[in-house]
Amino acid sequence: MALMDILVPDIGDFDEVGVIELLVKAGDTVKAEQSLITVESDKASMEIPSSHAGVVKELRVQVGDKVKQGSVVLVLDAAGAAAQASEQKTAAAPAEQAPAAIKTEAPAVVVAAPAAAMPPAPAAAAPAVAAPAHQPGTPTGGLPHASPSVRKFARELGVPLAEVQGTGPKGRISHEDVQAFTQRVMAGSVQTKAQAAKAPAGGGTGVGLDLLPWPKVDFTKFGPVERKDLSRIKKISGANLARNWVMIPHVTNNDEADITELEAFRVSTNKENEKSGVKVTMLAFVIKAVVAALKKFPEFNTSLDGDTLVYKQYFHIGFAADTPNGLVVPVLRDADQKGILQISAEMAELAKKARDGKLGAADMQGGCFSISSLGGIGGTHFTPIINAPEVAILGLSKGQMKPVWDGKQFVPRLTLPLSLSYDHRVIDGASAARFNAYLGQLLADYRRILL
Ligand code: CAO
Repeated sequence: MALMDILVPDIGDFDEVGVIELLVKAGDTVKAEQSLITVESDKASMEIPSSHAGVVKELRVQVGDKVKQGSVVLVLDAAGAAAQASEQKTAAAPAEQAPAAIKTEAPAVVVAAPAAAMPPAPAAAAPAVAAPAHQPGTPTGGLPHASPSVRKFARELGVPLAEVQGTGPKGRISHEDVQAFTQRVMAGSVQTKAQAAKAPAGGGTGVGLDLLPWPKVDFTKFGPVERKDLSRIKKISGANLARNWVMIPHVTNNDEADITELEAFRVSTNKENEKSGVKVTMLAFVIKAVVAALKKFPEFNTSLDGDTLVYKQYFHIGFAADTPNGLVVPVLRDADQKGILQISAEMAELAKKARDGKLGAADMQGGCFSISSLGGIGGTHFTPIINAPEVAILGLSKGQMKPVWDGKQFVPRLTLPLSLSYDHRVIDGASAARFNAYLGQLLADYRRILL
């Protein structure tokens, strides 16, 4: 019999963390690397694994205790399980213990969502694929609050955690909550969103999309074809686009801004700043004007969290950038605190990073409002798809010279098409028309931003 203390290993930046779950009890046989307890800080929950195989003799912690690196989790009889046992050869020195598997509550990467044909930003890191920032069923507010083992349990049962009501502290979802949800689904007293979406429109609840299956066609019957897999970015963005399109009631308000004077100012600014290497495009002016419009119409800078609207007091603006592998949406942070030249320089830097596939997770997180500019390419108007959990997105098309009636005659004016898609659950049509008209006024006379 070789009794040993199993200790909390290095848990990174966390000083003290609370025990929220005991995953074993006295008498249990555990394998090396098996999770023993779940601990939680403000930002993350993590499971503490066993460094050795053996039989649990005594648990030294309880739910609610605070632990830190070196705290004794339990006493293990390592010899007691020798037969099943460990392929581990190491001793139980804390320094040699396996590190805790840290699983942050928020996914590593926020897939900055998609717009009409404007997909979300994927990241180089693999978790981006598996973990979109906002799962269907959690239109806002991030991932549900649950420990890794509860998540695993829910995954095994196919339970959508986002739809489970947590009864623990701060709404944390427990094993019992998942079980209770499963029982209610089995009893038919509750329906998951996926079930609701599949339910025939004509029957029972009357909800559900009742969609036909996707057409399966042998195209080779009609002519030669070539098959190519979608890029990783397109696979991610496709799922996000589809969700946003079906879950958000979109309306697009189209307007036009007279940018004749602003364009002249832009051209002269670029001449003056030729040597600086920073080129100012119309998009930088639009970003700044959008910030002013967001300040005037704060409901455009919100996200829905159930029946609550979360008003953001920061101004991070996402912009769609075209890359060889598809569209990504880097986020320009604190646009309210930056001038046009700085915005232009940062935008160019982010766009370059996007094209080189070097955008990190942080470059794509936290957007309040997105802009999708096709102005350099062409088009008159289009319908951008809202980048959930944002509630509006602005599409810019190509500025064109147009004859405009000034009350006496037609005069040539450079006009910029503005297509504002908004979530009609949050924003009324009249507000959207006002927002777009105000934006047009700012662009027509940029001095108004100072007012
Ligand atoms: N009208 C007319 N011309 C415009 C314009 C507009 N609205 N917006 C930009 N232009 C011009 C620019 O002035 C520039 O002209 P010059 O080369 O003569 O100086 C040219 O178009 C190219 O601009 P740009 O693309 O380099 O710069 P930008 O700031 O306008 O855009 C970026 C930056 C990163 C948004 C852009 O490069 C890009 O990737 N756009 C594509 C976005 C996209 O595909 N969106 C689709 C989303 S919907 O699914």
